[in-house]
Amino acid sequence: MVLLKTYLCLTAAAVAYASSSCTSVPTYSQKDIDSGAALASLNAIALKNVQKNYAGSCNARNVKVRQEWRTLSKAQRKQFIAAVKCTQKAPSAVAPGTIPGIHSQYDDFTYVHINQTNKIHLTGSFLTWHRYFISVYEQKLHACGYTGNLPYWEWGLDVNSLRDSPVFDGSDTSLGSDGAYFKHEGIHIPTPQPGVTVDLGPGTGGGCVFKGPFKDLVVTLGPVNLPIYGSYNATSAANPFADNPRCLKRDLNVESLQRFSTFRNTTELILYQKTIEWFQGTMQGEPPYLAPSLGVHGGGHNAIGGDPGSDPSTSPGDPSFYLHHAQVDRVYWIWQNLDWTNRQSIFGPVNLLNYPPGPNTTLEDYIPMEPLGKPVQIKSVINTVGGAPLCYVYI
Ligand SMILES: *[C@@H]1O[C@H](CO)[C@@H](O)[C@H](O)[C@H]1NC(C)=O
Ligand SMILES: *[C@@H]1O[C@H](CO)[C@@H](O)[C@H](O)[C@H]1NC(C)=O
Ligand SMILES: *[C@@H]1O[C@H](CO)[C@@H](O)[C@H](O)[C@H]1NC(C)=O
Ligand SMILES: *[C@@H]1O[C@H](CO)[C@@H](O)[C@H](O)[C@H]1NC(C)=O
Ligand SMILES: [Cu+2]
Repeated sequence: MVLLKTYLCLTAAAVAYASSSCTSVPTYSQKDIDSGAALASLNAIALKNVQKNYAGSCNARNVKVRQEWRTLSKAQRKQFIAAVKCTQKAPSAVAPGTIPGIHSQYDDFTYVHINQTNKIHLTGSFLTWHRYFISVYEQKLHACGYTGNLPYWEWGLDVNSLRDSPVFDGSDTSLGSDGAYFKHEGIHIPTPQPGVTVDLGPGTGGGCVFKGPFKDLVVTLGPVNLPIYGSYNATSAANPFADNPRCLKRDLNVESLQRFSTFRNTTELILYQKTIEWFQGTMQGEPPYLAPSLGVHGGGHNAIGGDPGSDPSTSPGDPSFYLHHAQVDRVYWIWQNLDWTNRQSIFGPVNLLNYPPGPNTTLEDYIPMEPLGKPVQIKSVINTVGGAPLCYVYI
């Protein structure tokens, strides 16, 4: 890794308050940006900077460390998978019989995500809502005996092959394989710009996950907004909360990673975006922040593809969702901790793309998480080492 002599401050505000909050990051070469060396370096800088933010009950001795899937030992990966399966057997907290598509605690998460879809995507709460959501999931895994922490999926490592990725290779230490291949066309993904789609070629699967853990997982909630191969339309169940049993399908798609979620895409997002408005807009491929695109967030979702992976509402029904969103949260965490003083605010409407028109999200607003967890104010999940409810970092 090349650390040049030149150091620069990330934001104009940081320059103005240089003595207190100027964050120095090295100038990286294009080679370091493309290889992932720069992203690893930025993670290390964030980890060093975050030490000063410990608060409440969180400290250097009890902080939880989240790491990349393939850096877990095989035994840890198996323990994680067993805990996910445990949540899929644990009872739902939703009143029995009210939502027929719910069969387990795991389904409660998918249900909560579907129910709130229009208030948590392309809103001011997008990053903090998903941060809290996956941390509640991590708590349930701990309750199921998992002794590690929520792992993340580093997209940049898999741009050349998803079928060989330790996350998706179908081994008993993966989250299961690709879907079975059948000949199909690609999908057209709607963007926030009316009438504009991002067009992706077909992936390498399309059918049911055929090997490894979750091969026999039965998905019951949704679909809500599932792209149809070869069509500009999406499909939706007559009642997405009814019991709609079907196999878990994937359509692993490296094109989606190569275009939207490379090391370069992730690293440049962190280095170049200076405000939460532009950071989250670019991450979600939202015009005008990024020309119609998927952003690193959509790039990862559609690299998994299939049902429910490519359905923006039902996607937590695929267990790989949580590793993908841990990476989204890690990228946000790195970005925040490169200039902490200036990166604790939020920006955006309470409703998706402000439709219907409503107020803007504030730090005082609550993130509802019933029946899985108690609601928390957004301001209490801005700092991942702020103590209850959060106490974790990424390496
Ligand atoms: C669905 O979400 C809304 C808030 O968006 C909440 O008021 C409602 O209680 C939720 N429904 C259930 C059954 O949890
Ligand atoms: C998509 O929807 C339009 C309008 O509802 C309809 O005319 C068209 O036949 C649909 N196309 C496909 C491939 O389902
Ligand atoms: C993402 O990065 C790749 C190179 O790694 C580049 O070709 C592509 O244009 C980038 N995409 C965006 C949306 O910036
Ligand atoms: C929400 O924030 C935007 C951008 O700052 C602003 O233009 C808009 O007036 C705000 N909306 C409300 C309802 O306050
Ligand atoms: Cu989501």
